[in-house]
Amino acid sequence: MLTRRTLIVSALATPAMAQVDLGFSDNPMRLLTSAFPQKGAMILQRSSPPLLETPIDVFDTADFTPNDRFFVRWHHPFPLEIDPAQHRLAVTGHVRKTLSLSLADLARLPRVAIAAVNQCAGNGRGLFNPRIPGAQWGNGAMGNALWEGVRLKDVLALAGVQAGAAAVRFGGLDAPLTDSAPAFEKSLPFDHALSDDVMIAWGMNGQPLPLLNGFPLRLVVPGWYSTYWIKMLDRITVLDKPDDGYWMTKAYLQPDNALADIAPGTPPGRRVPVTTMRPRAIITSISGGAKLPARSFTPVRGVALGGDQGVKSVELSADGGATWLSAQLGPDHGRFAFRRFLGALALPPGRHVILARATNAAGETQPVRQNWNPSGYNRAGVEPVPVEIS
Ligand SMILES: Nc1nc2c(c(=O)[nH]1)N[C@H]1C(S)=C(S)[C@@H](COP(=O)(O)O)O[C@H]1N2
Ligand SMILES: [Mo]
Repeated sequence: MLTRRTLIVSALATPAMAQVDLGFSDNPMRLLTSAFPQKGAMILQRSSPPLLETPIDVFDTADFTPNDRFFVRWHHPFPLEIDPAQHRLAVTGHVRKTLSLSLADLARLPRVAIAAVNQCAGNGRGLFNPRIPGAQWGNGAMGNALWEGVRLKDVLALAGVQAGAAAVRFGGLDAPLTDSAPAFEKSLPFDHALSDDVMIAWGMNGQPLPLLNGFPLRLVVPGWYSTYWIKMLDRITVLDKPDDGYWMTKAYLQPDNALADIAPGTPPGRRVPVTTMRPRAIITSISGGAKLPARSFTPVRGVALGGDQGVKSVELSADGGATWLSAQLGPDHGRFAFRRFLGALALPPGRHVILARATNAAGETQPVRQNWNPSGYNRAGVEPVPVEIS
């Protein structure tokens, strides 16, 4: 006889699903899923609203992260169908003329394309020690794409910003489950909103944005963490004072120092919004704990980002950072893009820990010691990769 219990047991026993080991100090296994629209195999962190992480080996094979493997992060439910012909972008607030722009209106402005890394402020949060609550990302909450669209400043010029503008706030079609929760809205200081780099994008790697990455329009803020890169963008509000909303004043705050670094257990002190990214290098060809055959040189490949500056160099070490060897850099797609690297280390049989560190054009180098803060933002230290050569 089939009891309820046997049903549950058999459901658990079948079928085996692929899992990924993200290397957290506990509960490191995650399922791989291909169940989401326009997405291939992704690491499932949460199904609704979705958090989907890119497996690190995806970064090992291309400078640009394919759209169907690009990570996904939503705070709130969002529409699953959007008619681009009906979509409007409202520009309101401290402007001379309120606008309601169609995609065709936007397409009449000068077009720009920028290669830029989109990285969640909490990328790598699951790897912190002591552990930190929140989305348990490995290092795959990032990706590099060619973003195509128009400059935000050209759209603001159409509306005519009035004197005394302080900030520009952005919102999208997603909405919280309850009316009392604040919509996910983020702002840029007015001077940064006018920067040449900040874009309203409809294209990603030559294709329309995937729905889960913000179809039909998203903000792109090169060099800044992706919390500002509002998806399904439908409103822009020019403010005459700083944004006092929840998502700017209560969330996405970091200790007020460049590395967002405090000793665990100590008070965070003054906190400021997360903004620019830090240089990072991530090894993509070798996963932690790998057993590799002995050879005269072990190749080490990876991707680096410079933060809001270009990548100047990537160096490798197998002696805890006492000595460093330069890696070769791959093609330069501009200062906001991934820069792939390839180096080689002479590793005799035995256990080793491989380190890769990036330095950006401003001369900022990744620290070997990992930074820490209670929100798990701005992870910036070197990621050690233990290997065994035999
Ligand atoms: N409308 C909207 N835009 C959003 C978010 C959101 O919840 N809603 N999350 C932000 C955060 S925190 C991240 S990390 C990025 C993720 O971008 P992606 O899903 O295209 O990778 O979207 C940003 N833009
Ligand atoms: Mo994020």
